[in-house]
Amino acid sequence: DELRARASTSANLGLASREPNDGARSRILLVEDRASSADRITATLRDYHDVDIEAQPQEALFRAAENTYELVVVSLNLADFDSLRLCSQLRSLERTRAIPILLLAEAEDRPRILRGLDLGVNDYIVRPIDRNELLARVRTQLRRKRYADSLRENVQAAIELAVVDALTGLNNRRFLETHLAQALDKAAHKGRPLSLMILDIDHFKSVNDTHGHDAGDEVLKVFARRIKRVLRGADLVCRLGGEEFVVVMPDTPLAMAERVAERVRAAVESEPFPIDPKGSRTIAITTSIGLAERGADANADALLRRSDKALYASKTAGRNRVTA
Ligand code: GH3
Ligand code: MG
Ligand code: MG
Ligand code: MG
Repeated sequence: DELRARASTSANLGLASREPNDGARSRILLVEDRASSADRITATLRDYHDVDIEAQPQEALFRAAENTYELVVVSLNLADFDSLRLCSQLRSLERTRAIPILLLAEAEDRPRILRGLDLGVNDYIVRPIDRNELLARVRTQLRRKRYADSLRENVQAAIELAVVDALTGLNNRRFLETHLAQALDKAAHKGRPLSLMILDIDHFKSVNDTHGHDAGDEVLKVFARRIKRVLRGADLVCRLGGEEFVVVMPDTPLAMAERVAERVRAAVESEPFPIDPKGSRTIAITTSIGLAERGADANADALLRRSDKALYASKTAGRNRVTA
């Protein structure tokens, strides 16, 4: 509160002291073995940041890997360890690679500053340390880190969205294509069986025609949930599009897949489907299923074609059945 009061006073006076990171305090690890220097730096930073001091470089590496520091400040003049080696280790560990590094250097130490920058150190500050310069350089690195983090999160979210079907939350056809190719490679490599199931809801067009498109959507959502419940976690359930679904079943020979498919078929038929979110109205639904097992040469397309043929056989034989 005191801090906020001070900040808002400064803001009212129009001072440029809006430090630095939109409210949240950042965690900084200071690697420094000289107490007087560590005290001075901490005194400068502690109004805005939580600073942990570590004098032992190897310990610093562990702490950086185990915690969520947003910046590591490293003295270039540690007594019994090469500071640049620490920087290089911080850059090579997966868990610390993205943490910015700020070097505290002596003015005459240009060759090692340059080596540091070459190793991936983000910035440096030359002693004697100016308080405002230190705050500014720290602020810049924290901003950069947060921007990079948010970019990475956005890219991750976009990738996830691109392979998920918005209506059912199942993976979509795009995901199936990569996953199935990989699963087939793995099965071939290990000499394990793999079966593929294609499901198509029977007379789904009449659900839409009779009860409306929203009712159809509700059926699709419940259908997805219900078949997932019957299957194992290792089985990948995808929505191919429309009212067609595919299940990839690793380590599953055809005979076992038939039993699983029969369980799925029965689970769909046995309980009516709600056609509104409240579940006050329900209708009966059935599904036709086609199965195929990978052959010695089977690629994804061939396997999909064979299970699709089996599905067609289920449809022409009267629907609500399994064909292998
Ligand atoms: P069959 O037993 O031969 O499979 O008959 P069907 O009516 O299920 O087959 P058809 O392929 O003729 O119709 C599929 C229908 O699925 C057509 C389309 O209106 C509907 N559909 C496709 N995608 C969606 C969707 O996202 N939501 C809804 N509500 N309906 C969809
Ligand atoms: Mg269809
Ligand atoms: Mg159809
Ligand atoms: Mg259909």
